[in-house]
Amino acid sequence: MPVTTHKTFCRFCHAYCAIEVDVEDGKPIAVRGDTEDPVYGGYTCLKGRELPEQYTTPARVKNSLKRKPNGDFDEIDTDQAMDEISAKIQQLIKDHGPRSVATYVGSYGYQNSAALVLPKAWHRSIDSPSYYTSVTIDQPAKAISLSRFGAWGGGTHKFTDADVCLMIGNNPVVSQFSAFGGPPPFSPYARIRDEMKKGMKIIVADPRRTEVANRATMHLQVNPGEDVALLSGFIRIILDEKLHDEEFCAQHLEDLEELTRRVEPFTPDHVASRCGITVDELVKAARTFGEAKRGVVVGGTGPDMAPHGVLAEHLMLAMNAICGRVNKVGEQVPNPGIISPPAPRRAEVHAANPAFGKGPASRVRGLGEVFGEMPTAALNDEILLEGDGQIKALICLGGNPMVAFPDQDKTLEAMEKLELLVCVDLYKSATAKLADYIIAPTISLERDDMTMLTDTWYDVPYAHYTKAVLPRNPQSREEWEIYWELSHRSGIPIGLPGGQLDPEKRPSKHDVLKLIAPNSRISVDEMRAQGRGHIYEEVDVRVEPGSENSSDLLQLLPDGVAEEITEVYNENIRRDGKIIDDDQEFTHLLISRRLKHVFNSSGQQLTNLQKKGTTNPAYMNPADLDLLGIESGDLVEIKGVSGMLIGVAEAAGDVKQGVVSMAHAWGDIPGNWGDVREKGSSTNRLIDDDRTYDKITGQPRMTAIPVNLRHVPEDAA
Ligand SMILES: Nc1nc2c(c(=O)[nH]1)N[C@H]1C(S)=C(S)[C@@H](COP(=O)(O)OP(=O)(O)OC[C@H]3O[C@@H](n4cnc5c(=O)[nH]c(N)nc54)[C@H](O)[C@@H]3O)O[C@H]1N2
Ligand SMILES: Nc1nc2c(c(=O)[nH]1)N[C@H]1C(S)=C(S)[C@@H](COP(=O)(O)OP(=O)(O)OC[C@H]3O[C@@H](n4cnc5c(=O)[nH]c(N)nc54)[C@H](O)[C@@H]3O)O[C@H]1N2
Ligand code: SF4
Ligand SMILES: [Mo]
Repeated sequence: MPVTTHKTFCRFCHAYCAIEVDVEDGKPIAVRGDTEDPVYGGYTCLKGRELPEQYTTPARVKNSLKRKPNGDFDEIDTDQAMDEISAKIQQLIKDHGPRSVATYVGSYGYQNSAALVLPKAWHRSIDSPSYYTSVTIDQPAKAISLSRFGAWGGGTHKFTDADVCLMIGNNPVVSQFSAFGGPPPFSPYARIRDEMKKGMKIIVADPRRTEVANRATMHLQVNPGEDVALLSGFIRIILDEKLHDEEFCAQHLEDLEELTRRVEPFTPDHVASRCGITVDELVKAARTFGEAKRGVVVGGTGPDMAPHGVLAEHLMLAMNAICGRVNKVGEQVPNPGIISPPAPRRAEVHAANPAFGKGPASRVRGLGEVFGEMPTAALNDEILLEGDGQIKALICLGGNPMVAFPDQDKTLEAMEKLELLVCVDLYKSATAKLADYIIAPTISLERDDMTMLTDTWYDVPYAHYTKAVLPRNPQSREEWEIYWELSHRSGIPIGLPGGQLDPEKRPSKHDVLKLIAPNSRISVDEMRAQGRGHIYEEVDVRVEPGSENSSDLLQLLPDGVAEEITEVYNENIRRDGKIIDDDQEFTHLLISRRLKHVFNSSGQQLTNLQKKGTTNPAYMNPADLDLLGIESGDLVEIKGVSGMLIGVAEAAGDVKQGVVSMAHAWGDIPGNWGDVREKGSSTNRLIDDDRTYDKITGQPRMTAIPVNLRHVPEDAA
């Protein structure tokens, strides 16, 4: 058979690199970066190049599976499985109400351009609020803080034309992710290098000398969990030295005086000592940021997963605004979005409209909806807590709660308690092993998709619509399609922005994408006709003057913020050289990180990626290992207030002393530990969901977790 070559984009992660795939006999045999793509220019990473093995690996779930009472699985025809699932769901809705049926969309829901909208719309169609996604255990702080701060209609400065970019706990060289305003997702290393050559200064605040810190102008090797102090210190210096944009502040900010008073106690000495850096470093970083003409401060998971994550994001918004880092009248908006509907950009404030505190309430911890979703950190309790509203069925789309949710033992109890667990998963993951049904997903190369998620992450008006490259496995279903199947069987239509999906007639992916984005700036058909990634040069959006009667202001101190700043000032987790948590003493803080060769728990199954490591090492400074009498490769017990795990120690000079740096989403179901060097272990064993959580988002402390370490003999493990 001849080899054919197809242009498409990789969906192993959210970076969506443009690739070429060689196909022979209906199978992908090679993946290369598409050097003709105007944005990606041929970039790929080691994960994307393993798409051929992802297709052929015997570990892949190719046929849907049904669990037998003994825990093994039998193959089942997917239509039959969907009949049974639908019947059970309809029965549960009849007996317990629609709230008893829940969805959790994990990271592979985000890789399918229809898999966020459809499930949410289905939940609306049956009036069930039980819709959860991984965002609420990730960086919900971003949307929440923006919603109560207000937004600048003209948009804020972006990495592209900034003179300075301050990255707090964000490592895009490995994660390919930066928050809105940071480097775009593709080849961030090359982008950072090129921009720095043109004069951009990069400042990184991270307890680890990361891959991005290594390339930066300045690295502040901060203590974990102190980002609110750091940002308060920055803001204090900027205001004190009058580096702020006085005109913008006077016209568009509310409460600058009171904020100035609140950050007053955060003197350079106080902040530097809390953060474990020098006063000189702190002041130099603040000045470098404040003195630049254009710039942006962005945060990654580091600050957002630490306690006070919402406040940290708020202070980043405040710092950008105080320095007037916004597009002003006449300036071009580099990428207004191609799939997003067109809207005028005006030099005025869009009033704050808090995306919480309304809608249905959670039954636990006084939590409620967070931007129209329920908080994932409370999902286990909603399953376990008996009574009205109890969740009885969970559809898990491309997610792996057993290794990703806080409190692994509780997660196991919850998954086992469910009357119905359906996983749409490429592998028999830790969670899928517990499922009643595993539905074989249609994998990326078998699907049409468009760059929906990254639409506004680019710094140019770029979009890519790809048609399926491979014929579809007829037993598979797309993540969104599960919901059409349910709608088809119940007769209740799903409403989308462009109209209803007909429950009678199976829609094509293209039909669905058109209904999801009926008002896109460039039509879905036009994007498809391009057949590859394309920069729409004709899109030229300029900031227009604000309307005369607009008087809304950006909110520096929405409800509770002033008090929380003071609370952080008075908090001190360190006493006499020890870290205190729940009245117990600890020596180290465990922080979260990403590894280049896996995407959370995905990729751990593929042989070439396994060559890069089959465990999630506990990276520590060599001096700390010496003090503890531990060597690289030794097993260590890592114990916090809420749990314990065994890890494999690994010396890493880039990690600050007093810190343990570990990736999440490794390991297996409790009891099924196996060899930690072959499976890794799950850091969610150290996370509690009911003691250290954010009051708005419910997100628990997922980094900067106090722990003690101890060498464990091989035989004891
Ligand atoms: N301790 C700790 N916990 C964390 C974090 C942390 O830093 N520390 N990070 C949090 C964050 S940021 C996130 S986003 C969550 C991630 O949480 P999840 O999304 O729940 O976890 P993943 O491991 O990404 O799960 C992805 C699942 O999709 C499956 N999969 C792979 N390919 C496909 C496919 O093509 N289709 C389908 N349908 N499935 C596929 C994989 O086998 C896997 O089971 O974890 C959170 N949990
Ligand atoms: N290769 C790969 N790419 C991924 C993933 C993956 O698993 N592998 N996961 C994807 C997911 S789900 C997400 S959400 C994104 C996340 O994208 P990023 O947020 O860029 O994730 P990380 O690379 O973990 O970078 C977070 C940094 O925060 C630092 N940090 C930890 N705690 C603190 C703290 O308290 N304060 C400060 N200042 N820094 C701290 C860590 O040392 C780390 O360098 O990455 C995505 N991309
Ligand atoms: S960074 Fe790697 S995994 Fe992510 S889209 Fe690009 S090639 Fe695929
Ligand atoms: Mo994430």
